[in-house]
Amino acid sequence: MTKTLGAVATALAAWMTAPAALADTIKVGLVGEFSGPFADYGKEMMAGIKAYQKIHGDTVGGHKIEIVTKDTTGPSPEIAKRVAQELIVQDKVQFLAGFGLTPNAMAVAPIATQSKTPMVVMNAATAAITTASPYIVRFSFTLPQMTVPMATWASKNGVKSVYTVASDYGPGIDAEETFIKAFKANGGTIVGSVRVPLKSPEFAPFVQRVKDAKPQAVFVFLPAGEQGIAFMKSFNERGLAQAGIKVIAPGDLTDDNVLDAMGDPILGVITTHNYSAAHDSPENKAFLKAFADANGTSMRPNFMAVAAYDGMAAIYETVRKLNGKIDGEKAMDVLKNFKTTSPRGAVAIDPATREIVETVYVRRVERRDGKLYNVEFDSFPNVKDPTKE
Ligand code: VNL
Repeated sequence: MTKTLGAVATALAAWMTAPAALADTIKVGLVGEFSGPFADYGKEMMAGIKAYQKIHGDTVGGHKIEIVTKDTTGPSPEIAKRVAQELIVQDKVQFLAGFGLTPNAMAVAPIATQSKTPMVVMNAATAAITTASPYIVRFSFTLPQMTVPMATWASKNGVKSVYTVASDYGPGIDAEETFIKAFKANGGTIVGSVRVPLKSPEFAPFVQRVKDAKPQAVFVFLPAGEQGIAFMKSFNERGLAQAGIKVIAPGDLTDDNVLDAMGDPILGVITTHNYSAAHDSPENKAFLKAFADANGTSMRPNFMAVAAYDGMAAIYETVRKLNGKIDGEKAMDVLKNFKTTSPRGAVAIDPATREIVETVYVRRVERRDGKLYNVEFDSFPNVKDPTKE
């Protein structure tokens, strides 16, 4: 009897002290937009993850890293919430990741908190997102973080009057309010502002209003992708460039994924952002190569792909440091202190805010070897999210 109990105790002790030997698969639940008008967001994030795994493999410290994807189909908080719940309860993922659009990230924040699951945001950029759960860490940027440098650059370069156009939801409102405040503080004048709907906006009437107000420049935030193409088409058709109106914007407008399709009207447009496929560094060269090897050459990586690549690097580091035993609190300690030399340059998570600190580049759209690129020509190093300073 005693002997049997002793044997059980010994076996139990051995089991409890042998975590590494029990190494198994770590699952990452990728909540993204994989269909509908924002389908490129999920595609870019997944492609960035594949580029990471192309270089670093799909195991770390003996643990296989498995990506389980779920489609939100667009800005759909209800679907985002349901799929996040499924990932946690049924798939038993240890990390949540992805989140192209703000409404989806916001809807999942309470689930990350309740389940103590680290939530690695790879795009959604409304400043308030990280305040919605202590389990959120963001690898992209915030709109205020990209916008203050734009206002500074414009003011220093002779722009005195601006009309703002912004998508009427979280990131657009952040961009609009931040630009107006910073630009006015520098002595600039706002001659008008308009918000356009997130879903299926019709740009022609808004563009006409901008033209009639005769600003020196129009400041634009639209979610990356197709909307920028449609906006520039109206801008061109209504002759705003001929009327002498310049375009300035956070780099969502000149998203690398669609830039080449925007054609000549986008040439010369100035944006501020954290990543350009034309960024000149050894890390970006290696990234571009891995991206093409993993995904083919028909697609160019954009800022979402890079945030996903860096987010995966942080997940790998967490799995390695915790030997695959992913406890929410301990995982957050690793994620909050993550630093790397990213394809975009040096980045570090600010442990106090769980926001990324990064260089904001000033870029101009130019043609190189027949293709359009955001060519960096100035920069603001170590920029934090200004709403949390
Ligand atoms: C969002 C959407 C943010 C599109 C973006 O920039 C963007 C968002 C990161 O919903 O937060 O291009």
